[in-house]
Amino acid sequence: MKTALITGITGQDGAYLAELLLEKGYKVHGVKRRSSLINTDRIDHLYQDPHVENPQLVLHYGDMTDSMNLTRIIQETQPDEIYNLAAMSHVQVSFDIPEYTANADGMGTLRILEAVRLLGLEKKTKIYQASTSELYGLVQQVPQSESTPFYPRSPYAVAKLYAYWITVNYREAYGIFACNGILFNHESPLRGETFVTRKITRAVSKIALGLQSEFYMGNLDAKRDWGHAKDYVKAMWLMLQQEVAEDYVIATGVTTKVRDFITMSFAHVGFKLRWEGEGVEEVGILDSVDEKKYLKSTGQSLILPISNLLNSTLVKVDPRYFRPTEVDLLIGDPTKANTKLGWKPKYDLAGLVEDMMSSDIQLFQRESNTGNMLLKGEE
Ligand code: NDP
Ligand code: GDR
Repeated sequence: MKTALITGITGQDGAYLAELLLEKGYKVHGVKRRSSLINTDRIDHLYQDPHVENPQLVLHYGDMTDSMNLTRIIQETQPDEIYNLAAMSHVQVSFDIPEYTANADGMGTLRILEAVRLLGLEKKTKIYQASTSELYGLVQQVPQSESTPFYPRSPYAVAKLYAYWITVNYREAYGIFACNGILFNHESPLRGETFVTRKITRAVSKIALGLQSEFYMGNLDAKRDWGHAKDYVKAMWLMLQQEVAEDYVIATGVTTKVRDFITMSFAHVGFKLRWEGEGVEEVGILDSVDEKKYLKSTGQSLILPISNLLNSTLVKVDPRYFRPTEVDLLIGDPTKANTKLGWKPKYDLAGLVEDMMSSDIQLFQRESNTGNMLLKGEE
């Protein structure tokens, strides 16, 4: 039985990866942070009572900013594979907490690599580093591949640039099997609620169910190469099963504007939008509703508050969601991963939207039925 250690196991990717590795028969150790509220929602279905003999999943308290803690966990668990997914992963928030971001995302990676070296595990432990398409930043060339130059555009991306290069350096200097997966945006029903896709699918679902009437967005023209997290965690695992450690771009090769993701999400519930105005004045207005599609996606016939929304503004722009420096266009070239890893995604964008929208509609139907509607403001 192989042993894996996942940092960031409570996050979107950590949850899907833990599930995949458990299915493959791994013993999985996960690092979770102490928080005042329980933060294991995404992996609760995988939880095993620590009192059973030799549980397949074990959680350890830890933090990427605490090197002694990380070293001790690695020493205790002696992992065959480490997946370093933990990070302050929100690009816009990294402008507010740049020093912490550098510490957790940049130095945190060094702490893992250095622990493996100090413990003499260079020949045993393989390391996956969660690198990102944000490294490309300011567009130099498209599609972006393993050989495209980097130009990071946020404290997050700069911290991840350090993590990228320190991973390469420890591979070259000490022969550690360490890979960078340069993953383009990947989403899912488990995506954090403040990333753009999930913010959209949540808001659209609430509007469709008559629980909300409008929402605010930032830059509608940004283009992203969006895939499904379930497909992307398979690529992480594949990278560590190779003979030689290398870096790989993981992407779909298709790019889409934020505005079009909104349009597609509304289309799922039969809402047709028309876009009017420009820049911060741009608005998305409800043009018509396809009642059959609405019934199919929500399981209910058109309710009065929805019919009343015709010709009203559902989407507005708020400059507070604009970033000091933006990444305008990401489109990845996954040829190397396709050919060397045999990796091919199962989901396309339509499948992703479908999965996220159906999940959020069910979520809010359940919550409104139990009278447990979230009252907190949407970010
Ligand atoms: P999430 O934000 O969903 O998860 C991040 C995880 O890191 C959470 O488990 C979080 O814990 C944990 N974490 C944050 N800070 C610390 C810390 N100081 N110490 C320990 N744990 C910490 O991210 P994703 O799952 O989407 O992404 C996984 C990784 O991949 C990240 O490194 C991200 O930067 C990178 N990435 C993501 C892409 C994407 O599109 N999703 C694309 C490319 C790279 P908690 O639950 O307590 O907050
Ligand atoms: P990103 O993801 O910054 O690409 O980083 P995010 O979903 O936050 O933004 C994507 C694009 O949408 C634009 N945008 C908005 N974004 C948010 N969050 N909220 C809004 O209201 C909004 N309106 C427009 C953004 O400006 C941006 O252009 C994600 C993270 O998972 C990183 O950790 C990861 O490394 C990269 O993807 C690849």
